[in-house]
Amino acid sequence: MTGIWGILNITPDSFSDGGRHMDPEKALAHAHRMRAEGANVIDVGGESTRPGAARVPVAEEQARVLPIIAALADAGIPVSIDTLNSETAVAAVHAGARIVNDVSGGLADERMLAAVAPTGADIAIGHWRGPSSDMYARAQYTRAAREVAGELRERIAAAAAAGIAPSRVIVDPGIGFAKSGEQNWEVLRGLDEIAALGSRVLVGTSRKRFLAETLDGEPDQQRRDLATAVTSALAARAGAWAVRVHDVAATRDALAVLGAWDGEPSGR
Ligand code: PMM
Repeated sequence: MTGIWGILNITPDSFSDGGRHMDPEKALAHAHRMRAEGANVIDVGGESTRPGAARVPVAEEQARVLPIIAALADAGIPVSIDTLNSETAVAAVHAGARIVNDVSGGLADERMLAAVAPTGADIAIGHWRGPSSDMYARAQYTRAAREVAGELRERIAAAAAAGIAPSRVIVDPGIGFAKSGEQNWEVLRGLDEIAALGSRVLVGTSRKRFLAETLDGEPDQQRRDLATAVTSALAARAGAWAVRVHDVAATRDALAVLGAWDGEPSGR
């Protein structure tokens, strides 16, 4: 069954939930709510990756995420750390995170892979072609899914060379990162090419702009969450091992419907 990563952005500026979880008590309450709704992993981030976002000083990033990670880990909740920074990744693992989630796949910080290797943590490697400030200039593909798969294969090899066995790697096509709206759909349509790499596949479509562009008008959050639940179920059908979402309950329900369709025993 496809897993659910619940998103906990502790940032003042993430595009859909910025500012909401800056208060540690509220952040923890939200994480526990997502866990109760069915999240297998809470993905904690302290720096926004939205297009044009400014980088956050490492000390500030760590001050935001480490206490939350420690509290969640103490409560026995599996945590991943969403960071581009190797020092934050290692500190987060020491605080209890089990997975490092690097949307740049080790490209933003050249020390990332070597730093994660000795920790024993798993690593989610995202498809990335450059910082969000200018990533759309790099959105050029002839066969998007194939090229994304090829570039992820190179990152799996780089991880292996740094001492991270492929069994510890999760790959992510990086929806919205250096991809236009239609290119995101091309990648999702070709998700089997990414699954064919043989690694676990994580897919993050939640509330992203390409979904809003697909819907009429200016969809509010509820409509984006419904669209996210549908794409998450379709990603699960196409072989995703986990999906990364803001609205855990909606995606849990969509995955339950998919499971029933496929004849899996229900959770009731
Ligand atoms: N997207 C965002 C942040 N982190 N991590 C992974 N593995 N995959 C993603 O697609 C991804 C990510 C940007 O979205 P947010 O601002 O809603 O967190």
